[in-house]
Amino acid sequence: MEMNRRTVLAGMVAGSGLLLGGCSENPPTYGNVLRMGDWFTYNAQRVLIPRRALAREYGRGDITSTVAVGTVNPGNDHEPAFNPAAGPLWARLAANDFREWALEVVGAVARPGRFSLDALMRFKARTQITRHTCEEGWSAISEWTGVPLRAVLEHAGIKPSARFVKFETFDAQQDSIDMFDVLHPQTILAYGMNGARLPHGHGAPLRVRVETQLGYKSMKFLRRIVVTDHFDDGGKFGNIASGYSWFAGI
Ligand SMILES: Nc1nc2c(c(=O)[nH]1)N[C@H]1C(S)=C(S)[C@@H](COP(=O)(O)O)O[C@H]1N2
Ligand SMILES: [Mo]
Repeated sequence: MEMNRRTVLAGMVAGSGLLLGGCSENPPTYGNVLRMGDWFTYNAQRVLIPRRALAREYGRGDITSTVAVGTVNPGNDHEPAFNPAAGPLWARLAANDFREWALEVVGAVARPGRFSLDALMRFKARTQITRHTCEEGWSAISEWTGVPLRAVLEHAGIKPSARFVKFETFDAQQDSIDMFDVLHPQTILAYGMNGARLPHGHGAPLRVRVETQLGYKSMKFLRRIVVTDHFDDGGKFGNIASGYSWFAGI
């Protein structure tokens, strides 16, 4: 029996279970072009991307001073993105050096749970010196130390159907990235900066570094990570609602 190419491809896709059926929930911000990453589940990415292009890494001598911008103190109710539901809690946790803080990991994972700073520091650490590029036109080079997001999610048992990861913070900003960036080796949950603990203004106790995209994707003050199999950028807390592009690749 002969099958045309289309049928064969359709059969392969169906058989492999790599792609999700519906395409109604894709990020709306590419115009007509969809980024391949949006279509692929965790299962597909794991197979497809053994080699990834890395963002440039620098030497210690290249480190510059980095200003803290956006929210610098989630506990301050005068901050533009102050979140009354979480800001005061951040202030209490900060006062005790984040000993009672834990990152919640929920959604499409087999073992939802909480990771204390100590628990995150027990994972194999990655240190990288990279350039942060803000959409407002400045950039700065810093050293970041943390745990690859991939390692934490695999520890939590990320489900094969997972397609996006959403970051919830202690201020009124949320954001999400697709599996392409979730599994990128330089996408780390950073607790260290320039050889010291992550300073408050730069997102203590934990921020994500998304080195493949503009600085505003690197959410500071992480509280909760939600693994999803559908697109969710945080709605009214997300970038699209505030007029930014969801995808900001560099
Ligand atoms: N939670 C949270 N994350 C955030 C922001 C913010 O205001 N709140 N600002 C973003 C922007 S626009 C930039 S440029 C960087 C700034 O990081 P820095 O303060 O370490 O320079 O954080 C990003 N992450
Ligand atoms: Mo920014």
